[in-house]
Amino acid sequence: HDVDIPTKKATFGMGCFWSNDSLFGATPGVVRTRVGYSGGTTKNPHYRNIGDHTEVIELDFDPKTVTFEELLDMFWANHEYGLTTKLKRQYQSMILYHDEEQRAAAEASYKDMQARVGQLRTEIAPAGTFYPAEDYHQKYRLQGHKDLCRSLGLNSSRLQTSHLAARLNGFLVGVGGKAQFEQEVGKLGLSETQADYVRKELERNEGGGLAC
Ligand code: MHO
Repeated sequence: HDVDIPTKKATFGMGCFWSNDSLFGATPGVVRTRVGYSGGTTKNPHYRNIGDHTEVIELDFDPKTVTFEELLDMFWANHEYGLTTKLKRQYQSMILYHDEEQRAAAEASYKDMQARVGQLRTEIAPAGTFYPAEDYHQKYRLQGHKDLCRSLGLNSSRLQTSHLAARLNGFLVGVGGKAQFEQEVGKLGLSETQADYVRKELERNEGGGLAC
């Protein structure tokens, strides 16, 4: 089950990318997600050799359902290691914009945020090359549920492209909550057993499943 509608891209650095992947994965309007390295200049970064790059999340979103401004609100509200502390470049707070509109919105929201919390460390820059992270980092929380992945055919080739994988990677750790899950479950194409499994995990983790 995949979703084929026109989307736009957004790219954010918010700390450890595992939790950002889950957070955005179950956000209404976010169609697909992938994690990777960007924002630097060194060629072909890897997790163990990241160079001057940063852990980022790349989203394909449907602008009719969620606006870039709403995604920015989530960006500011959900930094794994905070907005004002100096961090190593791997966890740099970063907005990588894809067009002029995104640049203007990012800069406006930066000013608002700065007026509220003081000196920010966030970097705003044009999106350059995005290097997808190793398969084992994609949908990291979902991949902890091997049998579920296997039974749904969510193998590594689908982890960066599947809408279902993005959704489950969020729901399994409680993102979206029970109400949103029940609203969407009919469209996800899960069996009753699979749906019950996700429901139980969601209930177990609601409110606390996001930490890296
Ligand atoms: N605390 C985690 C962060 C991983 S994240 C993908 C670890 O050290 O494994 O940077």
